[in-house]
Amino acid sequence: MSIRPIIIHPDPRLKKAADPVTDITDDLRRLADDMLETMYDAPGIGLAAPQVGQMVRLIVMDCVKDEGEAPRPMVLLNPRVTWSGEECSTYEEGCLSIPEQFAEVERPSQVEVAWLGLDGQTHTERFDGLWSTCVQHEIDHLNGKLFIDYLKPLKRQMITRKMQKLKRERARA
Ligand code: K2U
Ligand code: ZN
Repeated sequence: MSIRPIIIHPDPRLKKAADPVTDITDDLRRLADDMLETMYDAPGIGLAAPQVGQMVRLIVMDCVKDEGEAPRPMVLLNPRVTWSGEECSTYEEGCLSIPEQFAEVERPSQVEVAWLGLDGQTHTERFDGLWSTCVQHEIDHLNGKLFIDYLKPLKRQMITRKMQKLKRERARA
């Protein structure tokens, strides 16, 4: 298991659509393990493969927040929303590829998602609350969409400029 570097916006790999998973290989299992380790280390509650430079439709999540509760690491291959509720909720989102920037994003409060598990089985689950926000945020990553794409152009440009400055400073360090 290893922690992989997380790509920072702007980067073309964060704007491209990722390719469907066709075979469940040992490399894919290792990628899923590394993504979970990278996510917990960040810390975060979700991570999509393009964020570590792998253009495959693989996301990991664990939105269990209470210390007392058992963690629930999830690995979703080729996830897709099969149903969205009418009701919407707003959450102040962040992103591990856009560090220290937060903004309100409105999304359906509940979604039903179907995916291929590492067990080779098809799974379907209805998500609500933070799980719903997170799974939609991660599936957006697989389609090259970032939470800042929901913001007004000026706000998006401001955040992009801050990230360009951050990357210049990190390159000098
Ligand atoms: O995809 C990512 O960058 C991981 C995000 C997922 C996420 C963003 C907004 C709302 C829900 C999930 C990271 O987990 S951002 C860090 C974070 C941690 C706790 C709660 C919200 C965001
Ligand atoms: Zn993100």
